[in-house]
Amino acid sequence: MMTAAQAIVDGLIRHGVRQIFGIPGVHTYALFDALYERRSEIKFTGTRHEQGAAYMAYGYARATGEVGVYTCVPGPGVLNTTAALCTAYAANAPVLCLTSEIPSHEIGQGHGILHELPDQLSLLRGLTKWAERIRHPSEAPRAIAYAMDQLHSGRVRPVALECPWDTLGERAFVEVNVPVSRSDAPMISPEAAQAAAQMIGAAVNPMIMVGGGALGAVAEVNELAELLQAPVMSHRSGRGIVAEDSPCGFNLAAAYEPWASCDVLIAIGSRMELQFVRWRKFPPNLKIVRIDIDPAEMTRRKADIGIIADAAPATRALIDALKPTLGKRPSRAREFAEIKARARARMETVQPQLGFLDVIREVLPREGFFVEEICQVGFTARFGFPVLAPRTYVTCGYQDNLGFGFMTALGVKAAFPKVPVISVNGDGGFMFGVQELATAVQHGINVIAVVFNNRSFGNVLRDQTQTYGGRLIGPDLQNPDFEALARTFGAAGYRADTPPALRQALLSAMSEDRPAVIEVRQEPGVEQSPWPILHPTA
Ligand SMILES: Cc1ncc(C[n+]2csc(CCOP(=O)(O)OP(=O)(O)O)c2C)c(N)n1
Ligand SMILES: [Mg+2]
Repeated sequence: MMTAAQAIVDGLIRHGVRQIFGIPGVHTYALFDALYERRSEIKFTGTRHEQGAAYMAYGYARATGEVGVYTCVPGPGVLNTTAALCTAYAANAPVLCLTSEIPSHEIGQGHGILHELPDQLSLLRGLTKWAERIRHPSEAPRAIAYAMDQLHSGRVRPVALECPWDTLGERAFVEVNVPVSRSDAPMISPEAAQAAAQMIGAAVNPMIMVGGGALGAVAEVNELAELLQAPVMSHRSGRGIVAEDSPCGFNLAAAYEPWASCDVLIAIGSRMELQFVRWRKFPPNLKIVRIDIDPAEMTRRKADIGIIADAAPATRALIDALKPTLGKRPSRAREFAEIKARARARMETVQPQLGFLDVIREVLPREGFFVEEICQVGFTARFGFPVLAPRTYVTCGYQDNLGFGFMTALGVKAAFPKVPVISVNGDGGFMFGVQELATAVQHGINVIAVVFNNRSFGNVLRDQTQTYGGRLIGPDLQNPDFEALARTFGAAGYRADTPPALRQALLSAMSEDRPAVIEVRQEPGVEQSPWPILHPTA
């Protein structure tokens, strides 16, 4: 005999969940009481706004590849988390939203009950891969097991579960030992693998594009690249699968040069946004081989050969088919180093951002995490910050939602307390989640946040200046003193306006090992635009 809440918490623990972020409320008291009972097995971290909890679950999931869980009250609580949910959807992150509902007999009646939404479940379904309601305690173990299957199989994306206020506290006989199923990955067609290997083997300038879908195939991608002596590029999520300081690891600026003569593109777990949306220029006679677990992707951007499969076994199948015929290719390391040096010269102009990024790379260990933002330094980082290990470049995927960074970084740090985590922010974006400085201090989540304060929504300022003849509306920002602000929260506060000063502040912040904010003041509009490199054909 147990409550639905107890069964839910038991299910989470059985499936390996050890951390949950959130904010309690009357609808979820039973759930929190069940979390209290099992507090030695699952850690709860309270936040100051539901969006903070959801972004932390997102950061936790992205950094670990494991399920990130948050809980919130229904209605406004759920709505407060939707920007983070759409980010998790955009970046294929396994996030579980666990929420409640108005009392079960009131759902759909329209009486106007506390936290009522017209149709919360439909809303959640529109934002996730799968969402369901737990209607009785006995349903909870299977619902959790099914949610976990969705979070681990096929194209990974967030899921949501809601359990009404009264049901959470209802007691019933519950069979907790339910069978755990895992949906199988699609089988690899041997014909497709053979045909792909033939096409790739005949290519003179093959290139490999990796996205977040290739994060489970790090060894295979590196082996394939080595075998083919092919550049491996990534836009955001796949960065670091091949270290960008190794010969075959290319950032997007460097990859643009060999792209002009690429004859076969091997896209692994990638939507190819870089090629189709950013570059928009295709080498003549290009052939495309795609590996993707999501069959729908093959209809969105058609490939000459599409392999619907998990990235690791499919890449392995290509290696196995190629190896016997290919032999050892001569190293292209010298040629690649020259291409990268030319790219670096082009990137060098994007100042002062690149100078600051160089310093961050210098002090951050290879395995340290860098969390980007929608700001001048964050945009520049997409090519200007070398990524040396998979998952360490934490991005918001295609959403580019301002403000996600600092809160996401806290989730990364909660998962890896001993690894340095640096979050770069604009003054605009940082204020979207500034309240979570309190969470960082209270729970000892020692993220270092660098805030580039140009007293403006810098990107908007540039666009309105250049494209709208200086008719400025909305970009000016009046800010607090960020160094002092950090201190009032109990965090360390620093001021560092130049790259050498930033180096010093970062080293101090890392040795202090407590939450820190480093303010970097810049005059509005001084940043060189990173967009010509991000959008070379625009
Ligand atoms: C949720 C959301 N709201 C608005 C925007 C539009 N937007 C993109 S960049 C930007 C300005 C960012 O300013 P700041 O964080 O100070 O960085 P800066 O460009 O000044 O470096 C805005 C408002 C967005 N991308 N996402
Ligand atoms: Mg700004």
